Amino acid sequence: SFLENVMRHPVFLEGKCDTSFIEAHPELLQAPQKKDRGTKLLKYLGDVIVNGSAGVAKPLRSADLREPRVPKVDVTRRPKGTRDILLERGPEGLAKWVLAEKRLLFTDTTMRDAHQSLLATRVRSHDLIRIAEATSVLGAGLFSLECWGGATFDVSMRFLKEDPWERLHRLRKAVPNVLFQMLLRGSNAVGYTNYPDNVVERFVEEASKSGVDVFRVFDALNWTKGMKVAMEAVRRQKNAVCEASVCYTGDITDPKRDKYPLDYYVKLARELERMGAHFLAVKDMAGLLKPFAAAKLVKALKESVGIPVHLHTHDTSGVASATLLEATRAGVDVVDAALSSLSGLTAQPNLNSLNAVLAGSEWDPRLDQDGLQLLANYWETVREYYAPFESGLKSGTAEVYRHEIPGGQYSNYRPQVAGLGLLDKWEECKDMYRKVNLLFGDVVKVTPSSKVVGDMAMFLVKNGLEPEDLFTEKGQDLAFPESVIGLARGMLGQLHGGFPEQLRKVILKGQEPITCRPGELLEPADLELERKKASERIGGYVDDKSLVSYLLYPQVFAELVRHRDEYSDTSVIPTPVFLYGLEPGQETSIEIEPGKTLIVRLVTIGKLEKDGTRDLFFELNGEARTITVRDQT
Ligand code: 3PY
Ligand code: ZN
Repeated sequence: SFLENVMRHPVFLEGKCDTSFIEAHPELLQAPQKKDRGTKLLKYLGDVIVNGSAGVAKPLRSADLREPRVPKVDVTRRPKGTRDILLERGPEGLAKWVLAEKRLLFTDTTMRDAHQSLLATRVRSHDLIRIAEATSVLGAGLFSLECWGGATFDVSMRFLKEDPWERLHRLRKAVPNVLFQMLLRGSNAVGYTNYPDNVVERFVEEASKSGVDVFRVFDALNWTKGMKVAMEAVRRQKNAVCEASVCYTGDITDPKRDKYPLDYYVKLARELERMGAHFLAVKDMAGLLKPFAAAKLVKALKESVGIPVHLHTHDTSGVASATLLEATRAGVDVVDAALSSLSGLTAQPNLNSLNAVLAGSEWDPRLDQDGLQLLANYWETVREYYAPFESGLKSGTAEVYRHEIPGGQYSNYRPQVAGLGLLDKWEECKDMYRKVNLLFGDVVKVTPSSKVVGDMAMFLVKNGLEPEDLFTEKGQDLAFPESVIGLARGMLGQLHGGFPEQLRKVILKGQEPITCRPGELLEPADLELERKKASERIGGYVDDKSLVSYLLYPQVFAELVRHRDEYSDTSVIPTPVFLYGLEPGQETSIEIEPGKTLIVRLVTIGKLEKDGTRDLFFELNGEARTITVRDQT
């Protein structure tokens, strides 16, 4: 078409003409697709019906899953929230307001860490967006909603085939009053590797423009030098809150584990405050912070810094609510919790119960107890859709104090172990995780350093090796995982206490490690050149947000575009049908845009033909349609 020709023109691709009109009207770019969206969606459904969806080993029947109940709310009476305070008073004003609040403030992690930790990050935008408006009213008293970043960026594109920017944009439209929070992995942005500084900066800029208010920044080794670029980028955005994290590991109440004593965290916190943090986060990604340790730590931090202290933990042990309560008594300002139906185990403690328990106390959070219940009811139904992604953990376990696997990694580590055919050695894999941590000298384990420990543990179990074997001739010719070599080379930054020298020699085999910031070795990305490359690759215009997706995940982004070309935007399909297809005779409605709905009925599935295909007979808005699908089962 004419538009496609314009979009392929070199002047256009190089951004040498004013494209703001097109950027402001994304529907122009979708126009050629729209006509056959129905057919493309049927093609997707046909494929799921015949071949199942990738990574779903034991599929459910969508016909057996219930519709969730979305609470009705009156948005004209939406209460003002913390975002209104930020917009009126700026980040420093917000911090002052928090310090002056006597009540305990909560971040609700349901939309990010809770499902990252319980359901392998698989919750789709469809399910998040549907409950967003109700959350803005019933959860109006929350400090923030953690709803973006961490693993969600990657997983939404890679597995859910949806655009993370669109998720953020649509959530923001539905929730104007409560702060949005994201998790940012410092120089690793929302990836697993160091990116050039200007890529991290562009990412932060776009995220802030798209609606993120609070940026929780951390470094996987607590190496503050690795956080500087991201923290400064956040501080440069208008009304963006820079929340810098100290990641908690070890046990400050155990004198035998003296590598990370109380003093280590106090020094780090002071440094982050000096570097410009508006808030301090204590990020206890594995749930190792025991209740009495929390009391001690929070007290010391409150005495040492003047910014609000925000505590994040995981309930893997089953004792994390006690940790939050002790922290509350010690004066913590904000804590993280999740709606009851997505709380506990490797996720955050139970928000509904904590609100009930603290009601009437001097820290009364004054959240809407009945409203939180309605939200939790919604999530209870939606959680059922994702049953195949549950981690299998049924109860809290004290074992976490031994293996120290982060909550967000636990639900991933198991399928990875299974993928290598090692599930019968699951116990060994957990214990090897512990041994590898010690082999590396007892390190901070959080994405991506936690992934390195996991990779090495699986590598050793797979090869039938113990850590001490590495120092015999068995260690000489091993090809170590890429991530392990990276850590030993200093490509994730510098370890507290350094990387063990003897092990470094075994892994690097003569290669020299670096001591500078990895970002200093990376050339800044040539953004316009990259935009041109991306445009050529996908055969269309790449806007600023898509450019960032491409810079972070070139392959995954290109694959997402390919998926959309073939099937159109499948994020509009309700989750049960998206994951499990339809049964003959079953009907579903798909709202492809506001006010425009397709009614799809699967009539019957044809027999397997000689050429390996099947015909699927549908009705689309009452009209007969046949789709031919290759049977790959
Ligand atoms: C992430 O980086 O995704 C995490 O959740 C780390 O705890
Ligand atoms: Zn977490």
